[in-house]
Amino acid sequence: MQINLNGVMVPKEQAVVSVFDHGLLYGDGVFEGIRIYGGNIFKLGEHIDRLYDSAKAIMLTIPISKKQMIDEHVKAAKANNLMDGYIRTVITRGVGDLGLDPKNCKGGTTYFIIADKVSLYPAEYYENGLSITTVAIRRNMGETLDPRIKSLNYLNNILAKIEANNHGSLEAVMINQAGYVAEATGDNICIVKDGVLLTPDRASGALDGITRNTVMDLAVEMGIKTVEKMMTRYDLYTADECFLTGTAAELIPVVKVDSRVIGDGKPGVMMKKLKDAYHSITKTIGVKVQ
Ligand code: PXG
Repeated sequence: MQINLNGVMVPKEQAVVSVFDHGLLYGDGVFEGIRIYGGNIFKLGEHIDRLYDSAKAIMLTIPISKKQMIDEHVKAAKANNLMDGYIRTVITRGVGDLGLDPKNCKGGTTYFIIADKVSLYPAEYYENGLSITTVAIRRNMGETLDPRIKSLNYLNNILAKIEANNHGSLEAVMINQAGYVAEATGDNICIVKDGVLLTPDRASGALDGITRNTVMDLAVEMGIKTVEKMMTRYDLYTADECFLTGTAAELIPVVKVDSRVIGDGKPGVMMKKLKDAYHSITKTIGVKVQ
């Protein structure tokens, strides 16, 4: 396997970064998770836009243009003959010294792009649905670390995941300080109620998910009414359908929230339609590797 490290393709074993890199020392950096379907890097432009927005929010200057960054992604996929899989892009503040001041990172940013396979939730959960649990840890507040920044500091989400695991659940429902539903640890949450597709608004503490937005757009095209609003756990418990969306997980049904059975306890009909629609576009919208 070859890794794109600062624009140079190097063998996996040689793709190493300094222990003085502030991405490692302080979680000072941003990342993206992208999928490639049949040689098409799905919605690469949107991922690159989000990457640059995350970087801007933390005042990290990416040394190459968006167009060059797109080319670097294509290069990484091509070098590994990756037609179906997953691309992980990481940009850090770079090498500094032991002191968190970003001014110490004089050598500029470090970036790397890994093009590899992705591991999903086991297939049975796609067929039968997930059971998810609300956790005590709250989603980061926008005033401390805006959840729309896809930063290298994922401890908030990791702590939520640990708590869910401790409860025997594969995934957590994260709520914000005000008690409204934000998202899962690496996925957005959607519900269906009376034929309407609903998802928490971004201000509730959700990542501006590309899968979420794609699904909402597809729903509109299919004539389904969509609403973004503040949602409580009550909305989840009383939903007809519930599912998670994310680049890695795609669309995955949820059949239980905090031990409440959702709808008839089976993956929802609307979710299945949206999932089919989603898979019908994954090979067309994006940037082709060849
Ligand atoms: N919320 C959070 C906190 C995320 O990190 C999503 C929602 C879904 O967003 P997209 O744009 O992917 O629809 C994410 C994305 C991983 C992994 O390795 C995580 C994500 C994406 C890909 C891989 O766990 N998170």
